[in-house]
Parts: sequence; structure tokens; C-alpha cells
Amino acid sequence: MPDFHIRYGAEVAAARRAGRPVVALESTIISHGLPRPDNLRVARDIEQAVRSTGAVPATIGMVAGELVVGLDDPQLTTLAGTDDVTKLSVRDLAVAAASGVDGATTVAATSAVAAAAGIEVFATGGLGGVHREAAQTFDESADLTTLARAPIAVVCAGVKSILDVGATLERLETLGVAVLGYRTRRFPGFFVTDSGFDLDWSVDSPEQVATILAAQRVHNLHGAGLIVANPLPIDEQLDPVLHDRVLHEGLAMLERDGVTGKAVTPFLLAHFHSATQGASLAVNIRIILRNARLAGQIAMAAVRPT
Ligand code: PSU
Ligand code: MN
Repeated sequence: MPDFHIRYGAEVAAARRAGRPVVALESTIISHGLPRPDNLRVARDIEQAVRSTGAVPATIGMVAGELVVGLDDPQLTTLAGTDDVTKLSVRDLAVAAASGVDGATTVAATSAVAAAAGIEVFATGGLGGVHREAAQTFDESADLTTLARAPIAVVCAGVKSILDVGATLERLETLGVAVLGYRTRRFPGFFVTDSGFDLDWSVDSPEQVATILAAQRVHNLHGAGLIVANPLPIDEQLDPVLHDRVLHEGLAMLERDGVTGKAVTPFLLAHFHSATQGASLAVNIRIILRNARLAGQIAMAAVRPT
């Protein structure tokens, strides 16, 4: 019987021993969210963005059935460059471990593993959510239900407009997941600064998020995660006209090609990257790097005595 315990990378293991702050990072954006060859460079840059704040990055994934918190560079290279890397949501983890496969973890799977490893802060690009047509298809990302039971702060730029943003916010309310706008009261729309939806709460500093995490930990009432929604500055967003055109094309292509289930999100992301000739990719990378820095600052604030 293999040993199924989580394996820690050397840098993360040392940080845990020293009580230094760690930021979780997902691997599905690397394997399925960003095109090659930029994906590997970006994966390394995200880790550097976390290190620049003084925190330690822990990219999470599965290598030959082993759950790794803190992938090393050869492991990152494998997940970024190999065709048969499986997209693993939280329900897939045990099956994939028993099968000994290489896999990339989604926000759902990464949050679950990170919380099990005692990590409090996680940076990603965009969260999964409720898909359009979900009333018929029931297609809602397990990112939402997992965050209802993983006590972790997820720094993201909201959800992409490929989803039903209003329904996603409603589900987060039902599931007990708080959404904080970072220096805004509007929910960001990933490629665009403003999704058009209001938020109840706004925070202005990493310290404020750390204080909220402390309150949640001490209250210990419902064990849910929370979302820190960090919008792109308006002058850095994707041109909204281009955005709307590409979005409608992509949704029509989904229908035409009969794409469903876990293939939907990677399909739409790839369409955006090719149809905007790389403009959406540049925006996507900026978003992730900004979120990684903010997550690092939050993790640093969370270990400082106040
Ligand atoms: N949204 C993005 N980029 C991504 C993803 C979502 O803007 O790369 C990835 C994340 O890993 C997320 C997953 O957890 O897609 C959601 O997939 P699904 O909708 O199949 O749950
Ligand atoms: Mn889905």
C-alpha cells in the first residue's frame, strides 16, 4: 500500500518548522488555464511574487499519485508541459492518488489540501462558479461548495463573465462564504474591473483581512473560507467591447461543439487566449501576479502580532 500522506516540498517544510507564512497556489491554472510555453514561466513568476513579500509559496498538485504541497521546479515543469495531466477537483483526489497519476488541482482541490496542511491564504486568478444555463445543466463548480467547508482566504479577481456572476454570488451567500472587495464595493469580473454586482463588505489593507481571519478562527462557528476579491485597475482591464464579443463567440462555440462538464472552463479560457491574440493572456498574468502579492502580504500580516 502506498503512503498517501501529504508530501511537503523542502522550502515549505522549512517554513512550517520555522512558523513562517505560507501561501497556497493552484496548479490547474498552469496545466489547463494558461497556454504553453508561457504557463511554466508564469508558474515560476507567481512563486516569486509571493516570495517578494516575505511569504513562502506552496504550489499544490499531484505527482505520480502523491499529493505535494510545494512542488519543486522539475515537478512544476512536468505539470506545465505534459499532455496527460488530469484536472483534479476535490472528489478526484483519492481516486487519482490510488491510480498513481499526475494531476493538477483546481481551486476546490487546492483549498481542501491547503486547509488540511494548515495554510490560511491561497492566491489564484479567478474562482469557478455557477455556469450559465446551470438551471438546466446543474453545472456549478465544486470551488463553491468546497469553500463552504475549507477555512482559507482565497485571493482572486472575482469570477469570469463566462459564468453567471449573479447566481455565483447568491450561492456564496447560501454557502456561508464571505466576499470582501479589496478597496472596492463592486465584485470584479476577472478580465474586467467591475462585474456590475455590488458587495456588502470592503477592506483596505492586508492587515484588515488578517484581523477578519483571526475573528473567524476564534469564533470557529462554521469553518468556511472567505473570498478577497481584488480587481484590476481600470486602465489595465481587457477592452470591454473586445471582451463581450469574444465571450459571446465562445459561448456559441460551446453549444456548437457540445462541450460540457469539466472541459467547459478550459475550453472557454483557450478560446479567449486565441481570439484576443494574447491580449487576454497578458491581462490574466497580471491578475495572477497581483493576487499572489496581495496573498503574500495577507499571510505576512496574519503572523504579525497585532
Ligand atoms: N477560472 C479561471 N481560470 C482557471 C480556472 C477558473 O479564470 O484556470 C480553473 C480553476 O482551477 C478553477 C477551475 O478551480 O478552473 C474550475 O473548473 P470547474 O468550473 O470545472 O469547476
Ligand atoms: Mn463544472
